[in-house]
Amino acid sequence: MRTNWCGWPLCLSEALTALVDGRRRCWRAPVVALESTLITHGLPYPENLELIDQVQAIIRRGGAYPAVMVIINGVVWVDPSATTLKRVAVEGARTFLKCNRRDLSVAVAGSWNASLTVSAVMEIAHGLGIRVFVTGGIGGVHRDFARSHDVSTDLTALARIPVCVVCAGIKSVLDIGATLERLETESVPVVVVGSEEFPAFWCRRSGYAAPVRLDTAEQVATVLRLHLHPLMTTTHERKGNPSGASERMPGGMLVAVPIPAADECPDVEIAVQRALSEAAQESIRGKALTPYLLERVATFTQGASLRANMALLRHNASFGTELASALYRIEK
Ligand code: PSU
Ligand code: MN
Repeated sequence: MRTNWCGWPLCLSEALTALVDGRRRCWRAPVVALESTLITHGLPYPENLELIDQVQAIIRRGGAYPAVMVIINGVVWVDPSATTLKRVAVEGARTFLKCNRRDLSVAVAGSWNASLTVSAVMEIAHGLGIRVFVTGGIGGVHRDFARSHDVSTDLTALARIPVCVVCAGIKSVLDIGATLERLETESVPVVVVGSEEFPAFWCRRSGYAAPVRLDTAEQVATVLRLHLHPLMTTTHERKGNPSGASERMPGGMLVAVPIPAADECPDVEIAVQRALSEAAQESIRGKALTPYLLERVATFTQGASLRANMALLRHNASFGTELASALYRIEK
């Protein structure tokens, strides 16, 4: 379906179009958003295609609908066909530019082929009323931020856009402590599932305490529901308060699911140190930095980081599906 539902030119798949309840302006089933930068810039072919197929299958098996988002010729495709997705995976960064939230208007105006990062998907997902979004890792504050000022726009998107991002924590290529501080400053709830410690993507432990620990998808869904609609104010109550002062503007929420112990990548820190010093030597900066670091770490760990990356994404997909389903039940 061609639409500009949320202000952007969109093409929704038939499967998703059939789920739109136009009258109540909501979905008839739980929907889980997925990004495409991890396909084009985060993982090599053919692992990227294998993984996105597996992730979509996990979501469908759990009774939800996956919504991968990618820009083709300046149009945002939501849940593209298998043929399109294969092209995205095969051509990767050769064809698809990395598009974050600030690039959306440029990408549409310039008829780009582009993959969407976490911040861009949060914006589109919010416009479509999708509240749960599964990825691997989010961007954050880079270790040398005092000099480079490199802070991912994923953090400002989390501060402003009411979408819940399910990830496996933050990679140790970033400054995990500074990223957690920034999320607190921006009033973004950060929940860790089943652990007292915030996870570091390839490993369960980061040395930083979990701001909040919850153990089940139902508990997370209850918090998410309250975060999005505190006190569930009725129209009647709002009318009694003409200033509208009680209406808050919730931002996003971050849910970190630690990688299963059996899938952790050992000795990743040595590889991270090597990757960071190479990036500094070669003056890799800006948008190119995160993909560069991921690729170097995969090489230095002989693919162990890649296998961990794939395992944690499958794990996040199953938790994200439970969360989207639990939220759907609460709201029905
Ligand atoms: N973290 C990963 N894999 C990824 C990314 C982050 O483990 O592929 C991608 C996501 O799309 C994220 C983006 O939104 O990198 C952040 O990029 P930057 O650091 O340039 O903001
Ligand atoms: Mn950056």
